[in-house]
Amino acid sequence: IDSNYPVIERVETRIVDLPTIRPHRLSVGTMQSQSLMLLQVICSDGVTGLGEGTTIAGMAYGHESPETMKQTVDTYLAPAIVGKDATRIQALMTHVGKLVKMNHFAKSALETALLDAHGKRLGVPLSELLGGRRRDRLPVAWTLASGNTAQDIDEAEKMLALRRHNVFKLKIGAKAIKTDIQHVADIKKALGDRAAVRVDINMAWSETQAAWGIPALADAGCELVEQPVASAAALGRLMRRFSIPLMADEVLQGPESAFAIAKESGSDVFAVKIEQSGGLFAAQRVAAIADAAGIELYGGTMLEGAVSTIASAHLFASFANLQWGTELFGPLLITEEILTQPLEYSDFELTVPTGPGLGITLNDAQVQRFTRPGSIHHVT
Ligand code: MUC
Ligand code: MG
Repeated sequence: IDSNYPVIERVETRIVDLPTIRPHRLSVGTMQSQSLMLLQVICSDGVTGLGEGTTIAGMAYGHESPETMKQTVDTYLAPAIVGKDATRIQALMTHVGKLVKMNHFAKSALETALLDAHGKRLGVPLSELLGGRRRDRLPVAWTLASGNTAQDIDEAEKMLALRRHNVFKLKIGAKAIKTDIQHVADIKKALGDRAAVRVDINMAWSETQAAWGIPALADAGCELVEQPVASAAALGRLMRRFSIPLMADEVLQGPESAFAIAKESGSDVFAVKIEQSGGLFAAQRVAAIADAAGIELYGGTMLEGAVSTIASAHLFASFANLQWGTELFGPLLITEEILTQPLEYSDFELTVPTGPGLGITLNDAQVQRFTRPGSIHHVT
């Protein structure tokens, strides 16, 4: 290739299947292990970049799975960018956006890899490419989702003793409402003022169930209720009826939906996720809409591995507002270390790496060990 700018020479994808510390139970399904779609871009200047596409419990949470993300990259996204200028990331993403509708998770993985490569090329961390870092450490909540109240309390106590987390999100909505409220009340009672308790219902309730459950959650000492119902309109009505803050997650599918929610129905808080938004730049626009509308911000996760977790961390480190902290604990749910140097979680926070690009390096032997047989694919 003869050009005066670096071009994308090759895109490599694979699926990595990793064991988790325990089953993770949500209202939509149970995650028994975690599968990452890892993507690498290799550029003509010798620079490489890493990206990750991950979801929860196969296709139970979102529209994409690791397998569909890989297929989307292999068949459509990678062939559309190979041979093109690796430094024009926003233009590349607009280009692939015309060729491929939706598929936000796959696009996020690709954009992350392009940004990682460009950060390395320029010698700056991703947070600088995204407008400039405002904080070096991010508060990190932990999700209690074993399905058992006593086990959850035990787990929370361990996290408090380790000073790893003091904000807990409880996954409810799979059981009867009264059972769930009792579960939240018991956990809050055991932890008291030592910890904050929040819940995520993952859309499981109807509006009338939510109208009964939300004030009961507030009475139980819960401080934030995430996506109790599926509909954005119902979420807006509930927000007006009850004073406890409500947070939008699944209804946020990128800037257009964020704008519609901010304008029409409303939400007290947005959980911003890079994958659900369609990439880091799209997530940045979601945050800008929230700021302009007076909606507060939270850094969400798709229970991602280290690559997408750190991509998210760089973005959240650049946010003007991050009133509710983050839940970037995904790598801690996985039993295996896939980086040469583990991420630093301490004193209830995660340190945002300072090296160029994402600032992390994969442990190749570990990645190889857990790569799904036959899943490696190259587009040149
Ligand atoms: C979600 O719905 O927010 C985030 C934390 C967790 O345990 O699950 C996710 C997804
Ligand atoms: Mg959620």
